[in-house]
Amino acid sequence: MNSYLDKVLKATEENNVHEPEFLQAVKEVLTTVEPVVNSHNEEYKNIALLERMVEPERIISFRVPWVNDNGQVIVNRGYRVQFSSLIGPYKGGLRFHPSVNQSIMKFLAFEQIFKNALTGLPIGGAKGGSDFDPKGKSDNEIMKFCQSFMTELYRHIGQDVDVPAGDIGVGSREIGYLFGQYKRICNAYEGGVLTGKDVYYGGSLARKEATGYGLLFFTREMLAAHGQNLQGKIVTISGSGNVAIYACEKATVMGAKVVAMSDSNGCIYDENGIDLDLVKQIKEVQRGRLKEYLQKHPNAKYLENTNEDSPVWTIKTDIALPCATQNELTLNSAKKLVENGVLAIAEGANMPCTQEATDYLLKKGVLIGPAKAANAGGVATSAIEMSQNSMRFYYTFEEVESKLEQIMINIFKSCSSAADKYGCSGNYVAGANIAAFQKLAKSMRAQGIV
Ligand code: NDP
Ligand code: 2IT
Repeated sequence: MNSYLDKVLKATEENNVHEPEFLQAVKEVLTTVEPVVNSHNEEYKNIALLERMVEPERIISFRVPWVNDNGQVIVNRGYRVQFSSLIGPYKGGLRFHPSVNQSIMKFLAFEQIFKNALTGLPIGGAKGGSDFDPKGKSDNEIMKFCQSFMTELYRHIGQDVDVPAGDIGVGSREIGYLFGQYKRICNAYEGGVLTGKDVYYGGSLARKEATGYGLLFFTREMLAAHGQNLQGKIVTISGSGNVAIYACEKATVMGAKVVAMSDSNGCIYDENGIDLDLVKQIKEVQRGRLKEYLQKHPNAKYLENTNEDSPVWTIKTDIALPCATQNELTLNSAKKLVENGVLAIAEGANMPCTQEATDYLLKKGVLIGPAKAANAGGVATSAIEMSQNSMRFYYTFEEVESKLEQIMINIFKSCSSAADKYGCSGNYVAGANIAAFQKLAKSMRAQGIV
């Protein structure tokens, strides 16, 4: 390996020993951009370009005290990692999940920089969240938590500073409570300070659908480049949240048949095709568990999770769409998918394939749509929401969707041509990293030592 790259990688490992997810994300990027580094070695070294690329501009961590419905005081930990403002205000979602820690926040913020660069829109990279667990909490408790979270976060964000949005456990309900508290504290209607708002007070049409729809636009482009299409294909999806639901919707519109979805307890397999209206009712309205699907469709199968290899990847499929969480698709799962003849995998979630799984799938010639590219439709539409807020104007659903489609087509082209140029045609994991890295490296050079 290039000695400068190797040195930075080793130092990053030493400086972040207890952050395995962050190191996994950094390693993947640094190893795949080696050909670019080789051709600019001295120049990058002189300005410590890689060292600056892997060090967040700022990490904020704070106490979030709130009172539950029983009058008990609970203390959670909040985070915002403002990783890079190279190409725009910090931008990225908020995750509320008990697994949240600094390593997960940093890996997500790091990946966000590259993803946002790929969109071609002026947005930097950030991520935030809390180890708060929204499961089983009342509406009132969710509101109390969001208000306390924002009472600290407000001082660090702003529509030209840092613009949070949703992620796991944060949807339009949470964004609404966060927005209300921000407005109350700042005494200003800063519409663009958060994205993913409901459409009747400044949200963008098609933002809710954008990540899932974008994932399918990307998948369609990737398949087309290899003489394939979605018509009649079998699709399996992990997760049953925002990304998974709208991926399922668009895959079906494009002529594929989605036969499985999951949540953190297990997966449903319905060989007649998933009844998405029912999934939406269970997850979006009742906030229930996916197992409830069986009450209406007793012939569907339910496979419970027993270990880290999710049963959803044991089902025979043409296209697998991991849309739940990081490292959910293991090497064992990858082997099973290959055994069953999988053609393509497109990552709706962030870093859902373990590094071993990715390496194996690429070796076996499976097409991979990497998260930074394939799920960028969500944040791209967030940027479109920001521009509508600045203009004090709305686009129609069709206008937003067609902009999203064009952005996803462009992202695929960038990944594909970067891969071609650097001798790894068809490896979109490397292509995405290279295309984004080049843009960021140029911006870093242009802006001096900051
Ligand atoms: P949601 O909270 O709406 O849904 C998350 C889904 O994933 C749920 O079905 C959940 O199951 C499952 N899940 C979450 N954590 C785990 C876990 N540790 N193990 C197994 N299953 C899990 O989140 P989103 O749909 O918004 O996000 C899903 C993924 O997509 C995340 O990786 C996120 O970072 C990524 N993403 C989201 C974007 C967005 O716009 N929302 C944009 C780009 C990427 P359960 O209900 O049982 O917890
Ligand atoms: O991972 C992601 O890209 C998101 N959660 C969406 C971020 C955003 O700002 O819309």
